[in-house]
Amino acid sequence: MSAATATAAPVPPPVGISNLPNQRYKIVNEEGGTFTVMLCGESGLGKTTFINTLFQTVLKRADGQQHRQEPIRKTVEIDITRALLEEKHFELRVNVIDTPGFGDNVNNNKAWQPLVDFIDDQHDSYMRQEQQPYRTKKFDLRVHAVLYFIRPTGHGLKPIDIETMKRLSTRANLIPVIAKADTLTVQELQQFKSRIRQVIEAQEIRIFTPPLDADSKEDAKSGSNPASAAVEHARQLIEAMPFAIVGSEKKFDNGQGTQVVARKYPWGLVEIENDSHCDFRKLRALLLRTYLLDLISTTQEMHYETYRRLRLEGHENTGEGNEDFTLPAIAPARKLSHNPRYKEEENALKKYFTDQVKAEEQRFRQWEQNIVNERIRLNGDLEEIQGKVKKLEEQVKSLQVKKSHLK
Ligand SMILES: Nc1nc2c(ncn2[C@@H]2O[C@H](COP(=O)(O)OP(=O)(O)OP(=O)(O)O)[C@@H](O)[C@H]2O)c(=O)[nH]1
Ligand SMILES: [Mg+2]
Repeated sequence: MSAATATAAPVPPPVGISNLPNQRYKIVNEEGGTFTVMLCGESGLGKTTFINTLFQTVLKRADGQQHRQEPIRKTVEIDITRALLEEKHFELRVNVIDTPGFGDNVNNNKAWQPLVDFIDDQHDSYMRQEQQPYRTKKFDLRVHAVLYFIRPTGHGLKPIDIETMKRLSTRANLIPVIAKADTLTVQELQQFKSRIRQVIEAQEIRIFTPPLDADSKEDAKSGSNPASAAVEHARQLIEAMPFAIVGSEKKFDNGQGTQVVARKYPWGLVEIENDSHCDFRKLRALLLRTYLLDLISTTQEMHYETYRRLRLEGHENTGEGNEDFTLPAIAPARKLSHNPRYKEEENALKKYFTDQVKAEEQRFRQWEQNIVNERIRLNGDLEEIQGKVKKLEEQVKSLQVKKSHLK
């Protein structure tokens, strides 16, 4: 035994602070959690079907078909469904805010207002409850994630989509998704995704992206850090955005004797849980597994705090598109285009747009030429008819002269 070890002070017995994480775990486990998700997008895009697919039960009955027979709704409805999920004794209270009627009207000017008002109202209500003397049990319906369903047109985003997403993204964690992705081919889907990503960046819409820790990037490449898997997962999720979604409430045999949730077509099955068919699994992982806590904490620390600060500083939210209350972006939006592959896509898209514009101009010129030709033809016809009228008038005149002679 060396002298150094012989004289070393005896190690004190552990106080027990290392047990703190276990205590925290116990408290969290007993408290459970609350998660509020809002679904936005035009009627019939599969919002209700998606939520039923996500929770693997009929949480809400799809009434899309019934709606279409009703007269068009004048206002956006806010429809709240509550559910309790339990896994390994952990309870998650889920609130689903459905918004049927969005974008149904001919004039969709400010269609986003009820959605934005709902989010602001929840922040407002929470803030008021915090100011009360007894504030132990708070009613909390602050929205942790907004899923914005984009119609799978393959072309691009409509102005109403851009306007709505812009406003939602300053107030809550916005996650755009491509609805009914099974209606697009793989190639169409890739192009559509790139186009949407471009618009999101150009318009500076701040969508929720999983945190990519800058310090861990190098480790991720070498694969030496345990965090590297998480970073890689985040990167994969970011690359897949906006997620292509397919929803179904039915199960089918996949040909190998397994029942899978899918949509059935004459040519085969679109399997919901198959990563090569759609991004459903990625979105579910983001929402309910990997980034649930991130969604909840960014809502508290970023969106709610911004709202609270602005209100306490005296900004008024008078609704009706009051631009005074447009919330500023606190943190710069995480870039979607960190991947050099997108540069190629960007160039390809620019070329595509230029070609499209050229083709449209050509079509317009041709159309103009056709109109000119048509005018020339009609003028010719008119002259011919006028000539005939003149001849007939002369004939009438000569007949009248003859008639007067006969008298
Ligand atoms: N092809 C295809 N059809 C889908 C998908 N998801 C839902 N549908 C169908 O689309 C129709 C409308 O679905 P809903 O879930 O009621 O749509 P919604 O967005 O809730 O509609 P509203 O409640 O009217 O706003 C139903 O017939 C669904 O079966 C999908 O991923 N792909
Ligand atoms: Mg619905």
